[in-house]
Amino acid sequence: MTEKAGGKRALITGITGQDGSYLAEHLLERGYHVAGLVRRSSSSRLERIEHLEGRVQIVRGDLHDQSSLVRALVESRPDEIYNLAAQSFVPTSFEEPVLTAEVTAVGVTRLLEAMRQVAPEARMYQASTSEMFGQVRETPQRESTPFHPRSPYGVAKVFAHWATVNYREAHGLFACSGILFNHESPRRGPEFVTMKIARGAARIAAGLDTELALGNLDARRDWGHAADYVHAMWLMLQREDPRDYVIATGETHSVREFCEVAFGCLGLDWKTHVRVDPRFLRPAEVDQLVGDPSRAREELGWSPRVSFEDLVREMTETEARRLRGSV
Ligand code: NAP
Ligand code: F7E
Repeated sequence: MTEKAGGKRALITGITGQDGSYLAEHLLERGYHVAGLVRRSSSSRLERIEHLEGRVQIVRGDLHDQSSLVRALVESRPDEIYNLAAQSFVPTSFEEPVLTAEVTAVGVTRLLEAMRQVAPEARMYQASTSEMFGQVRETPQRESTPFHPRSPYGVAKVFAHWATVNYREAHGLFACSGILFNHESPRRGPEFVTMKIARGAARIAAGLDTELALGNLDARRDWGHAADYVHAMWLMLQREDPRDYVIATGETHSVREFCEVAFGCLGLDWKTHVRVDPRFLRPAEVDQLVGDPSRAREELGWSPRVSFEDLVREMTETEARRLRGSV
């Protein structure tokens, strides 16, 4: 598979998010013209892509608004569309289930419909998720594992996943989904558990806090690195036919283990500092996830490069450096 794709054009929705920023870098390195859909806000949300200023075309639009999506496609003329925009935080989906459905579910139908009307030759990637497996029916989870989502977020993503399959089957669009397991990085949002732990440990090491309140320490996730995972998204759109893939490391670790490694790399014992606060427990939990990425390995030649320990260390050490003002 060629590593350079000079002259191609891509539109990324969710470019201001964790994955959007890594994907923009990835595509720019491959010679793409990159456009990013950005919604209006009262203050700038461009922090994660500030370093790419002048290299990406910003197009205004919102997954709530059909005409803005049509306009964004007409303006950016993409060969490839990466739909990463979503209300992506699971606890918020319990508090704002209708908004989550509007953006994370119906928003995808709006984008597919816009694509069908004005960019039917483009290829589209949909950001599906391991949260669709929820209360898992088999372990490890693979492409054929049935879905049983446990949150309004998971439910919305199942809708979006099947909408993508349906536009592929009914209208012949090149549209496919990556079923990505949790992936993290120093650019992860602050409320997700990995960044909460990395930042919390760094603040305690710096003497700014003494304790960190978390929810379910027994939850297990298959955690990879976002930079590895955006490469898989790109590979999926280089195939001849659209197909859905599980993207995962195949390893599972508990929140407790994440604490152990993060606090440990700053010379701290997590047990002295972490307390469980019931406010962070969820109405319905996804107890454990672990993916089987065999299809991606065999058909895309994809495999993860960053280990669990290196990921935790990178996030925690970056947070410690940020506090010292050296990042
Ligand atoms: P993220 O950091 O939360 O970014 C979400 C992006 O969506 C942001 O750019 C946000 O814009 C944008 N957005 C939200 N509502 C929008 C709307 N109404 N219209 C247009 N844009 C909107 O998420 P991420 O971690 O990068 O994840 C990327 C995608 O992969 C998401 O769809 C997520 O659900 C999915 N996913 C993530 C993981 C993971 O572990 N990270 C795993 C599987 C799937 P603002 O900056 O303006 O808020
Ligand atoms: O929680 C437990 C929590 O919020 C992970 C999103 O990117 O990945 C992400 O969803 C686990 C859960 O991620 C706290 O109960 C314990 O079991 O970091 P999280 P998530 O819910 O897995 C999937 C694949 C996505 O698609 C989503 O968009 O950690 N946990 N204590 C906690 N979680 C949080 N947030 N905060 C805690 O204090």
